[in-house]
Amino acid sequence: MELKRVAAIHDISGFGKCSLTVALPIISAAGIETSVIPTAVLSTHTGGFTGFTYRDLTEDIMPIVDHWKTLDITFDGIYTGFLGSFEQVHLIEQTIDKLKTEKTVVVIDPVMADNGELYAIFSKEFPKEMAKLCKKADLLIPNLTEASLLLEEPYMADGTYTQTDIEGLLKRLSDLCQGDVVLTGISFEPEKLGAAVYERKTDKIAYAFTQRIEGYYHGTGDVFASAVTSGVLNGFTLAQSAQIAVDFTAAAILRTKNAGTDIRF
Ligand code: PXL
Repeated sequence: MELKRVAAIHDISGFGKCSLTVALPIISAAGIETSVIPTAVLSTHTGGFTGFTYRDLTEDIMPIVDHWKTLDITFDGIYTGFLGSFEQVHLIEQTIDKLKTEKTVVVIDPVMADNGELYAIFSKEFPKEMAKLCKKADLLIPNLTEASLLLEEPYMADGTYTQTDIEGLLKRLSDLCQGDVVLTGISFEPEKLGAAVYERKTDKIAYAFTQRIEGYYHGTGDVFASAVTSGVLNGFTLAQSAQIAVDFTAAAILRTKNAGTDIRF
């Protein structure tokens, strides 16, 4: 059986679980060969830590891509997440153009915001650039905050939106990328949390929910998107992949909570 191969393009944060320290083990454990382009090396992720180191690897991105091009390798998936600058966003647009073939599924998680707030390290102009990159996605995986920034619409917090609102958002996001969408952080009743799914070619909407676990756990977006990517490349439908990812992410959060681990870790 042919093995699937993904190029995962994220930073590597040495301590804490997010970006490449999540994508590499999860996608690999799903039986998919995972190649990485590290966009930066940090001592920790930026969520809740101060004094972290940040080694920018922007200059290495294109030489890595160009070397790969000489190897005659192709990718079933390209999966991008946290990108630290406008320049990196532009370089990843070019990377997708260079590495994508007919079979490649481009998965973009426009990591930049949560809970109604743009992450402090990004300028107000960043979402516009990210929206340009998102046009290249076959599968877009934003949270609600990122969705509102990409569409330049007001953020809707939990309890302020209806199913109709969410389905409108899904379709406008799909129009932006001309692809499929999995929108995270969806809740229509307080004790349930999950994702809304839109498959463009069938015009079908689906939902995947689990029991809400209280607390904000860093890196869960990357755990979720890595699991969705794994599901889709292993031949599950988008709705099945979203449910697998919701259940897997909730199980990981529960394990962390039960262990009493610091939520930043
Ligand atoms: O989980 C997204 C992420 C990835 N990489 C870095 C981050 C964050 C979120 O804060 O700080 C460096």
